[in-house]
Amino acid sequence: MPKASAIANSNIALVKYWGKRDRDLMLPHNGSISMTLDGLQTHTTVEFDGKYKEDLLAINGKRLEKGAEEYDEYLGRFMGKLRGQYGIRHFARISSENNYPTAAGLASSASGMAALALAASRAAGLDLSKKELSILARYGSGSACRSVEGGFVEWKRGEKADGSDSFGEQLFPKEHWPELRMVIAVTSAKAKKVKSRAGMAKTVENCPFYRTWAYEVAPKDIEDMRKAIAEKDFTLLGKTAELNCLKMHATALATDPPIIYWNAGTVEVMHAVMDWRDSGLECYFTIDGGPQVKILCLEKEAAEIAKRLKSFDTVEDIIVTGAGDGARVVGNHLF
Ligand code: 2P0
Repeated sequence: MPKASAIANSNIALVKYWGKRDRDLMLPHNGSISMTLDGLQTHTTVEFDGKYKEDLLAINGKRLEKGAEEYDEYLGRFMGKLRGQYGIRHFARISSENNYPTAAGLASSASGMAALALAASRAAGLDLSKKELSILARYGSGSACRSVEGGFVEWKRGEKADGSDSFGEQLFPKEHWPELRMVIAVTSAKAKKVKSRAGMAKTVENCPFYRTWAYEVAPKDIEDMRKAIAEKDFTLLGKTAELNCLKMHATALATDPPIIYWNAGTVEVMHAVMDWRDSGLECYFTIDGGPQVKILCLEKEAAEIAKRLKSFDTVEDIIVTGAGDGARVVGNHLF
């Protein structure tokens, strides 16, 4: 059968997804809003063929075997859903390359599973709608359903038990706000100890104020964020994103046993961002399930922020990005 390849960009949530109401269908307790990032991407090639006796997976040239978490928990679940839903009989060879650190809080599962959903569906001869693709990507990783689309994307919580109303929809394309920037301070490129999937599951179980987060905080922040993006109100966007991130981390910190994704560099950069803002350089931070700090700013401030970050011993790398495109099919195959 023919191969197919796709590229998908990572996305960073401005209002975070944290916690599932259905772990099998990957349905969230709360909706989220993200920006698909320009340039941080996964390129994936898939081939289904009767000659394969099991699914073969390589990420960044490294073969992953059954028993590895990425194989069982991520790929296995995804392929099981894909085969079940679309009646595919064959196993597949899958090769995937990330052009940025994997599993370190830069949403590699989002770009990875969105690229896989598009490449695998095309390799199987399917031509899915954006909605169908987003739902398929969601089975692989929740945040991946937002990387199918470019620009600014909302993943609605949905109400239906079958998850058919829980997928990523574009609010605005990237051209809506070309001046918006994200300056990423990489404070450790090592894979994190507690993956988001495990961290959020523990939080749902053991954080005493989880429901306040999911059913009071997030819905209000979603409304503010929609308005901030629609009106290109940077102050409202930054304030809402920063506080939403802190409220998400507050739930993780207050979980038993506690989940702390920050390192010393993370906290140092958080304080610096607040100090810079107080002195007139308008910027805000957001942090995901890892130690990297993503600083939101406008284009005119991005170079100055990147320059200041260079003087931090704790910052290993700096990536400047903005809103990018959604997942797309490409002609160049990895094997
Ligand atoms: C987000 N994160 O909205 C939130 C904020 C991390 C912090 O989605 O279990 O890899 O695969 O659905 O999507 C990261 O968690 O978790 C994430 P699964 P995922 O971007």
